Amino acid sequence: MKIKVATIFPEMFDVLDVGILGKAKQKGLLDVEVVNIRDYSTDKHKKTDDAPFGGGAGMVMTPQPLHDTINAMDKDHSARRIYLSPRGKTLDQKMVERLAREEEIMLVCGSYEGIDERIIALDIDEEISIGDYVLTGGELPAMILINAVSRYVDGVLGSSESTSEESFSNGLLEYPQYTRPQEFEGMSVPQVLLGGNHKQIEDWRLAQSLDITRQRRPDLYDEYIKKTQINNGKEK
Ligand code: 4HQ
Repeated sequence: MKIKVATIFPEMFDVLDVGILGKAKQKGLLDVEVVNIRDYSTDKHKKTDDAPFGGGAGMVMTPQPLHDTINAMDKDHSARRIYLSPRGKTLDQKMVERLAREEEIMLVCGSYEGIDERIIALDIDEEISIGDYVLTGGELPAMILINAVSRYVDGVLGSSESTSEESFSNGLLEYPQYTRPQEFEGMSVPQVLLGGNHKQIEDWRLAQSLDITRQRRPDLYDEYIKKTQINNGKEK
């Protein structure tokens, strides 16, 4: 998958060279191209921001460097162009799976009070938020999106880490996990997990997932119950 990033802080994206994503980049499964918006500024001081018309706090990113960066990186508009912003629809696993099916995405990162609205109108396909809180820039949201989407790219995860048996793959929260030692600080691993009865283990895990989801995320629980009732109705 090809991921293009436009930012005034390109060095922040060096963290993508660490861990599972770093491996995926080395293998060529993931191609992340980061471009510095400042390099496209025609201003004599390479400025990328200015005071807002109408007054008010902070600075706004000017249209020229952004417009030229975006259209140099994606001349034919073959990429799905995304602006990270609290105004966007909140990222969830369904959106992650949809974006993972794109061949090419471009992430535009704004800083300060944001970018000139005309760039959103001219150059952006979709605004996405990572949650209802305010950050200093779109770089961390872009990296969160890259991380979540990359997990769906073929070959990035090993078979033992696959996306098919985790939180949200069935719409429920994950059941509790245990590993060695069998006894730690006086606490034992649940007996059922030690028995090797796979049907019993599967039933226990589903019951745990349902309990935890009902307690912590009643919204997801209600959605799951609705979905399973519909599926039982049409002989699934
Ligand atoms: N910002 N989800 C302000 C965010 C954000 C979020 C990015 C801060 C855009 C201009 N982005 N800049 N939350 O808080 O995506």
